[in-house]
Amino acid sequence: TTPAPGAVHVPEWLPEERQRELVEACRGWARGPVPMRRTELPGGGVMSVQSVSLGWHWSPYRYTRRAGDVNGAPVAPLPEWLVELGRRAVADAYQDEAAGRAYRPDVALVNFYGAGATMGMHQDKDERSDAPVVSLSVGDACLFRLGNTEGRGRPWQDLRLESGDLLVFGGPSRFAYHGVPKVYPGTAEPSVGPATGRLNLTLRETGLPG
Ligand code: MD3
Ligand code: FE
Repeated sequence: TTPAPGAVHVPEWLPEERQRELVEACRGWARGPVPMRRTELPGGGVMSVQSVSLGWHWSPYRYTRRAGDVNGAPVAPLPEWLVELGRRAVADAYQDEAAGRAYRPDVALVNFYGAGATMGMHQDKDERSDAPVVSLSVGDACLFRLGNTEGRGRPWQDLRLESGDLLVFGGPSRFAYHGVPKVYPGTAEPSVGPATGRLNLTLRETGLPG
């Protein structure tokens, strides 16, 4: 389905077996070299979501090769199989093999939503590229809010994202405000995991050199 121009939602895109593999991979990345942690914001706040990134380190609001907030630890590389998964996601979502081949993500952000975690309405504008963002959800379902490009307020559309769902945001939706107002605890398929909570993995092109 197409909730907005350039935005494509493909329910149940990732087979359960691949979801399980993604949870296992996230467990590994969460251990380090940059551990999964709540990012501290420059204003003094702390995000309720826990995050770790691959390829580049996201620290608000820029990308670096080392984690300044974690003793300068070098970030783990973005594995080639994730790059390929992102290219397949773009090709499938847009039904356009050339769009998939053109997509070269160089960073993955892994977000974990534990009990009560939410993400406020924001734009992703730290990338110097208008290439699509690919989002994969695993675990508990959530309420995802896709807003407009003008501000945090209405109009917006509410979507329920389930484990295995793919969302691709390109074109006019790439710089839309969006957020996750709620996670529905206990809605995950127990065999997939995580035991509780929601994982979201986004792939992006930073537009930064090598
Ligand atoms: C729409 N993550 O990491 S993914 C983020 O579920 C982020 O963890 C949310 O927003 C999450 O920045 C939402 C879906 C998503 C990601 C990027 C977008 C939607 C987007 C960029 C532009 C428009
Ligand atoms: Fe975002």
